[in-house]
Amino acid sequence: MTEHSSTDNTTDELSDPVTEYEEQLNEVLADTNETAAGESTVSLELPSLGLSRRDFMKAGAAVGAIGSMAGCAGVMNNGGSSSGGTNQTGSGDVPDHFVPPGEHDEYYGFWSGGHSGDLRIYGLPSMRELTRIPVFNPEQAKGYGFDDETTQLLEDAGDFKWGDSHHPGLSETDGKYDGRYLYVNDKAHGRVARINLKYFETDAITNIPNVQSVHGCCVQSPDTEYILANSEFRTPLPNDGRDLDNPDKYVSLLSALDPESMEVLWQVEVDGNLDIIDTDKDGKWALSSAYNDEEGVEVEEMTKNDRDFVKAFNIPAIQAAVDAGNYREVNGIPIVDGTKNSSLNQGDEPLVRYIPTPKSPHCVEVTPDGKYGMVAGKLSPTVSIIDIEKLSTEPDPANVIVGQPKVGLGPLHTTYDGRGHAYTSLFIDSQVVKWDIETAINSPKASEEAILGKIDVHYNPGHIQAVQAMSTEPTGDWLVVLNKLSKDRFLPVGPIYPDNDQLIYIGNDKDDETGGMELVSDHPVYPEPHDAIFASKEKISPATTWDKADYEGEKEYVTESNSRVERIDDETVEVYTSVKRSEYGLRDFRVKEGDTVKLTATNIEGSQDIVHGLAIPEHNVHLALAPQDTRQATFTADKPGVYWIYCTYFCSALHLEMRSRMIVEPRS
Ligand code: K7E
Ligand code: CUA
Repeated sequence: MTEHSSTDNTTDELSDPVTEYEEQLNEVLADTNETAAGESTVSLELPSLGLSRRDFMKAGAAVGAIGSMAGCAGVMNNGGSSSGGTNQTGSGDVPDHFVPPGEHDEYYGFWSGGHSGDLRIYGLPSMRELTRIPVFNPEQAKGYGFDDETTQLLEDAGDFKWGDSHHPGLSETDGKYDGRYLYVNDKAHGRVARINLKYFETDAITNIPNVQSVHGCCVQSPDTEYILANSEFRTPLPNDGRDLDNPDKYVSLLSALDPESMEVLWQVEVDGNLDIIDTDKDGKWALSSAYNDEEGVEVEEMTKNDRDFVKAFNIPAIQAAVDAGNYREVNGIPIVDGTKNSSLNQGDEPLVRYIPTPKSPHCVEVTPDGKYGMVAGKLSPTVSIIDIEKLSTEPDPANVIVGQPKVGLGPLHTTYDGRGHAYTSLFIDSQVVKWDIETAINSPKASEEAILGKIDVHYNPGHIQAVQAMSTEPTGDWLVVLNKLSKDRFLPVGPIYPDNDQLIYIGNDKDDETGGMELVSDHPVYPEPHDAIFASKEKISPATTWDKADYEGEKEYVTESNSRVERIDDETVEVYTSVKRSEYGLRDFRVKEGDTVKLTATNIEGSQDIVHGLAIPEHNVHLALAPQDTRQATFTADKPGVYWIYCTYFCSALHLEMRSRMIVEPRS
């Protein structure tokens, strides 16, 4: 079926999507201004930009503001479209997403936490939050940033107190999730972290030299040879005070990390900037979207041109250039020149190909079969389809784009069901559009022929992910859309609202207005997840207790009988204690005022879920000890007195009595 977008029904293949889009945005803005008059929450702040409304639209910077206003005023959705509001209660053949007490979910979901810096683990389809993994954020419940090891981890990674996690990627073997690691970027500080899925905890963070902000981040398919990270913000190279007022000397870099050592192997300099990244399934091409080929530093400059360029990185060719020594070194990192005029870019195997797209696109996501990369237009109502095979064979970069369906307003992200359909989030329309990939390729550019249906979401969706869609094994039953705004969907909780993640069933292909998509449930989420990735429960097998062989030689496993105090010198004491229900191996220990105390504690329990805490008031010590785990904390005992050590995890009937004393004697 053909479904028209909400504000424009033209399908003229010769029309310029960008110009058309500006007109649509203008209409929307005019409407919204009228409808929203008097709404104190709506502000475009045009005066501060010094632009007329028309200029503002031309500058293309209005997406966020318009999107927000649209939801407030309710003017955006379904102007004349048939897709509004119905078909949201299920039609009987949607499997129950309710998971009864005692039963398990089908899928693990890994959510990036955005500027909370963490990772959240949900079960699908219940959408119950199972746990959180602190990553870039010191976090007390799990003692992350409160024991020596994780404090050191955070310090070595720059000692920042927060991070902005955006794009989680699961490690792959042969294109399939192998359940070993998850990698995620920190947009705020140009870092990439690794989460060890045996213990569901962060085990490495790399602070990437020469870059300020990493936005796009992905695992290279099919065998996790590299972790690829895009620096979004162009900066002087190195950013040490030089070239402050020479923006044309600022650069954007692709960084490649070794997935095991987490070391930065090399970087590639490009023209323009780099945003989101995904790879093909053969280990050759990595595609990066970009929105600032103007290399501007202000919004008007960044959005001046009608075109930006997706950068397609030929990874084996880049590695060969590095191996051949064709690089310069900055801060110890080999940097290969991938700019347009670079001599390395002229031959038969250019390092970087520049593919023109409508201006300021958002994301790029590769289909599970590895054939196409979809570049969502953001400021263009289209998705550009890149034929990945043609990247190797087609000399004219423009011919690499084999389709450009018009999907709706504000397309940001695309996902797949493995049955030939794509699902794109429409930020401004507050909808998800389902479309047919082959039909889009076989129909004229800017046509709506490929659209199979649209469904309203609430509100202003960003990422959208279907189960296992980032691997070669999409299962095509559930889809989650991560909406930026929730507005009226939940009980009000003050002016900072939760986001709203919505679960949509996509297992039915139907010839109806939604193409068979059914909205199943709403879930409030703490700000602000950006992306998620889902793996079948069979693919992930975490440990239930620690394997002490994993820290043998680094930390002592402290038993009850070797719990002890060792004075190292006049100012240093080592304290070793076992921990079990309902006692610490040391009922008390004595140190002297001003001593540096190095405490080592082992939870000697062998049973699953018997976690103990070790908290020392007034000393910033909190250890969370899983069964068989050992943690250490080093601190100064600087005030004489008695300090009650207690357990924070409610572990037994004698949990409250599970205590010890640190006695700090005055130094006379
Ligand atoms: Cu679209 Cu950081 Cu993935 Cu957010 S980015 S939405
Ligand atoms: Cu141990 Cu509570």
